Amino acid sequence: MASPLQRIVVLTGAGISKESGLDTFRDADGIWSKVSLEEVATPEGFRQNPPKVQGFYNARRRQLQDPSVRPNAAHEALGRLERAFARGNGSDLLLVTQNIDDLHERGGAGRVLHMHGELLRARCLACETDSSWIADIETGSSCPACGTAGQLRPHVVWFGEMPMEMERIYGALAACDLFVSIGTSGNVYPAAGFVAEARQAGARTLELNLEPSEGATFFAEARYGPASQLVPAWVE
Ligand code: BJW
Repeated sequence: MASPLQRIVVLTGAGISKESGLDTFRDADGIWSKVSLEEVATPEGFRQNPPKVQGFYNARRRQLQDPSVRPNAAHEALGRLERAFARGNGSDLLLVTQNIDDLHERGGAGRVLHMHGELLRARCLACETDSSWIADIETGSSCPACGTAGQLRPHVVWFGEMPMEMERIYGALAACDLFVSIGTSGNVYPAAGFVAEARQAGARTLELNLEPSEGATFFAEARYGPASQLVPAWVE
């Protein structure tokens, strides 16, 4: 098992959830091959057509809650790793995900930083409260906290918006011994720049992905294959 004596930052992307039945974004059959990124994943797209954007995320909420979508061996291995670190001193593994699904949590990880938000939450534009465990957001839905109608938006980070928890993530990258990137294409910043931050801090860098990512040359070590095989092999 990866040693609890190390300070590790793990970054995950859509590839870790592919074998659980959720599409990635940029693979040939990915989400961006079916819908326009500009229309559903930008603040401008939401302003122009709120029902379309709400419908896109409502469909993904329903898919995530389908009984066939379950954490796979990669999520479960990271859950075990996180619990092993928690039994040590509790502060030396930071699990950062770009994914808005809840498969890390369902796979046993207790403390996950969702830098691009969470699908099952909503944010009220009137009172800025986050609500948990939203099934669907209809265009006229009322905020459970302030009651204002029509002001709920998905709790996700669209292009041009600031990802969440950046201070904490950059702090951990500056102090880490090992940075591991799992199932991400390395196309989207700032996450794509984390490997350079970790290298600057003198950390070992490892890529676990189906194929070399955009940033593959930045990693000192790499293993290629499905996450459900690579991640348990790395963790154990
Ligand atoms: C497997 C597998 C298996 C398959 N096993 N692997 C020019 C230069 C630099 C930056 C910019 C630029 N122009 C614009 C920007 C900024 C922009 C950006 O990066 N654009 C690029 C497209 C160039 N970024 C932003 O706007 C971000 N905000 C920002 O930068 O704020 C300013 C700031 C400045 C300084 C510091 C901090 C902030 C916000 C980005 C928001 C991204 N949002 C989305 C949607 C979220 C909600 C939703 O889910 O709908 O996030 S887009 C989408 O891409 C989603 C993902 O989290 C993200 C990354 O995708 P990911 O996870 O890498 O998936 P894929 O599909 O790309 O890759 C999957 C990989 O898995 C592949 O490699 C497969 O091979 C592999 N795989 N099966 C293992 N079984």
